[in-house]
Amino acid sequence: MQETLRLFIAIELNPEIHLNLARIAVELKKERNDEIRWVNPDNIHLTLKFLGDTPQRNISSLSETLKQTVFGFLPFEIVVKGTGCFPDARHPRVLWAGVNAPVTLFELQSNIDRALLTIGIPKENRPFSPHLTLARLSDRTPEAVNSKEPQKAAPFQNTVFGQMLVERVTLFQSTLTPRGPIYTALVRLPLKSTG
Ligand code: 2AM
Repeated sequence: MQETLRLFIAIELNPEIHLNLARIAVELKKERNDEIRWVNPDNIHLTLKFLGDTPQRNISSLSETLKQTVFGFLPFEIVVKGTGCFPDARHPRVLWAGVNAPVTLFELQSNIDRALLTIGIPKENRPFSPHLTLARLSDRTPEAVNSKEPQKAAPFQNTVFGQMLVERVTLFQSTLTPRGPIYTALVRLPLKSTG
């Protein structure tokens, strides 16, 4: 049988952002709700592309393509600010922190998507909407329970959780375990250095 790895491409966050997101998770978790799956704050990242199960033998061409694409971009700033829900606050499925970013982030994501198509990885059909997933809510939960989370998060709607210079993109392996996913950085690909 062919060995596959579950992969995704993401931007790692700095310690300040991790710490601030961990703090609001503590606040929001005060009333415990088992139907909400909180992301371990150390695992929070900005996903650029989810690849899913990928044959292990494709990883070197994938890394090479990614390396060349990412190196075409200069570092840029992002600001992590505010909270919100997908698809909307009345039917929350994902609770997220927002990412304010220049057009460069969108170009980086679409160039990665396009470059990976050349090595047979299908393009994303959904428009890219940069966000950091804080929690996932179950669709089995009564709406009255789910709708509490966005309300609790509302005071953080304009909170700045931090900012950082994006200087690299990371190819991650995700290993699913009963205690939650374990993310392992396989390769870190630098943007073009200005120094
Ligand atoms: P999200 O934060 O936007 O939900 C690793 O699993 C990352 O890949 C997740 O953080 C998730 O991003 C993203 N992802 C996208 N599609 C996915 C899918 N079908 N299954 C699991 N993760 C997916």
